[in-house]
Order: sequence, then structure tokens, then C-alpha cells
Amino acid sequence: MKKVLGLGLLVLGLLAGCSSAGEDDSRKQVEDQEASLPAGAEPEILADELDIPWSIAKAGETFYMTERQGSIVKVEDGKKERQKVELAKKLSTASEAGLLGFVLAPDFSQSNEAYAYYTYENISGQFNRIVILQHQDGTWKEDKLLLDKIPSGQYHHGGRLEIGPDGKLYATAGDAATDPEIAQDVNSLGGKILRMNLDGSVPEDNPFSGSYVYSYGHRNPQGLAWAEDGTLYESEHGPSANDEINRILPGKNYGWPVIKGTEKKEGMESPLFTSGDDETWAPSGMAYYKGKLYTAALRGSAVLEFDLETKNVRKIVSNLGRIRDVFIEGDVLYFISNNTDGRGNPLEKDDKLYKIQLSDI
Ligand SMILES: [Ca+2]
Repeated sequence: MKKVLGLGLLVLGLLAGCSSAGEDDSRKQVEDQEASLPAGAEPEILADELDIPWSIAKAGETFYMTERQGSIVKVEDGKKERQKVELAKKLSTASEAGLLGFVLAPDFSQSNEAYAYYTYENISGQFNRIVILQHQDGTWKEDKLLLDKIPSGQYHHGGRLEIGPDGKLYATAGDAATDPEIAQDVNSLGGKILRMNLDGSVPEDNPFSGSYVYSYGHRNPQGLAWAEDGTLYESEHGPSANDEINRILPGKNYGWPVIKGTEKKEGMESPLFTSGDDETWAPSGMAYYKGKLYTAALRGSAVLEFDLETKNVRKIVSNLGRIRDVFIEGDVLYFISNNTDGRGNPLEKDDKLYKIQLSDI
């Protein structure tokens, strides 16, 4: 029975992928390659039975993972606790939407604060917002609104939050699918990388005076990572394959919906890496380690390694299904699967938080 159900979900997942304009909408899939892990380098499972986890945060040895339907899972000493999140608005149940990005405040151990990005619905429509959550007695409560009315639509909600080496909060906003032209409009918050101070104000050195917009022309960006020299990289879902890894510079235009893949146009930036016309990565969370970017791939069903010097792309983890986010600390890579969202083929006790030594791969 379980097998039949699994197959049904797989078929549904494939159908959803083919008929939607969603985050992994290509008809083509990365060929299933054998994982190139040496013996003894099997990922360790740190937590299981997660429900559409989206983002990994870590404080000391404690993990906090958002689940898209509106909870946060705390994992400590091998114990899992699902914590309630009290939001000011009704969480959206649209495809790909919900409680998405999450990052702990730098002073979390004292302030118990974290930043979160979520999609909500009200009488005037569906939007994304960035808020501060306060953690108390195992519950997270929306405490302060930092930015509201980031465009949202049927798909492409963006959603990643990261704090940069400059101490600013960065967010990825999607083009909301319905009107991709907003990505070219610097007065819209859609299809952008946004940058703010931790109190929600606009930094004085942002490229467009008085605006949260840091870069524009993005379709559905979901990953941000910085090299040790401060260079910012971004992962982005392209249209019908043509996924992108970009080097982000303030005020630059990354082309969507005017150019895609390797296409070039004056005044627009082309990606450092693209999956090309025939392959889909559906890249999400990203982290940097020693000259390489490690990127969670949904449709690619892997953690992908992008070597910034040689330009080699390597699949370092596979056969675990769709991967949503990665987190690197020291030489350890943590990652979460994303097989329970109806588009995947869940393995037993999915979804899971995994750990692997980067020196082993
Ligand atoms: Ca682009």
C-alpha cells in the first residue's frame, strides 16, 4: 500500500511539475547519477519526520528549522520538538508558499529574536512579509513587522533570508509569476534581492536611495551565500531549465524576463553558471566553503557543488530526493530534504535533516 501511495505521489509530483509555472517547472530532469561519495561518507541523519522543512538555522548545537505550513522544529541532543509560531496574518496555503526563510538574530542567545519571511492572505490579496519573531517558552510570536507587501502570486515567492558579513539582513523576493515585468521595475519589491538594517530601516548605502532594492531582474531567487572576501552569490530558478548562479553586485540588473541562460544584453548581468536549456536544478538554499558554492537542488535531487575557480559542477549528494536548504559550519555540511510537499517521492520517515563532513566528499 505504501509503495502504491509513494508512486501515486511521484506521478502527481511529475504532473504538477509539467503543468505548472512553479519553482521546478521544467519537463526535463537531471539524469540520475550515482553519488560519488567514497565509502564511509554516508550522510548521518540528525532528525526525521519533518513536514516540508524550508530553512535551517543553528545556535550552538541546537537546530531550528521552519516548516512551510507554519511551525518551527527545534532539534537538540537528538530530540525533536515542534514549536508553535503565532503570526499576525493568516499563512497562505498557495503552492510553494508559507513560512519560508528564517535566520536567528546575531544576539539570539540574549534577545531570543529571529527574522522570518512568510506568505499570507488577507482581503486585499496575497503577499510576503519579513518580521521579527520572539521565542518564549517554546513558542515563536510575531513581534515586529519589518517589511510588508512583497508581491506574491500563484508561485515564485522567493523567501530566503540571510544576514550578510556586513551585518545587514538580505531577502530574496520572487517575481510572483503573474507579472514577470515587475522584476525590471526598481519601484516594485518583486523579483529582487532586498537589503535592510536589522531594525527594518533602509541602509544609507543601498544602491537606490531610500529603497530596499539591492539588485533586480530576478525570477525566483532562493539562495544567498558570501565568500570570505565578501562577494555575494545567489541561486535562482530559471524558466524551463536555465537555472542560474549569479555573482551579485549592488544596483545591477540580472536580466529577467528580458534575457535568460547565457544570453547577454548591455546593462544586464549574465549568470556565472546556468543549467542550460536541457537541465533543471531548481536551486534553493546555498552556502560557501573554500572557493565552492554548495546548493540545495530540488528537481536536481542533490546537493550541487559549484567550483568558482574551475567552473566545474559536481553532484555531491544524491538518491535522497529533493533538497531544500544547506547550512555549513566549520567543515560540516547540514542539509534538509524536501520530499513531503507533494512533488517528491518521500523516503521512509521523510523529511530529514542530514549531516556530512565536507572533508569526506
Ligand atoms: Ca538572469
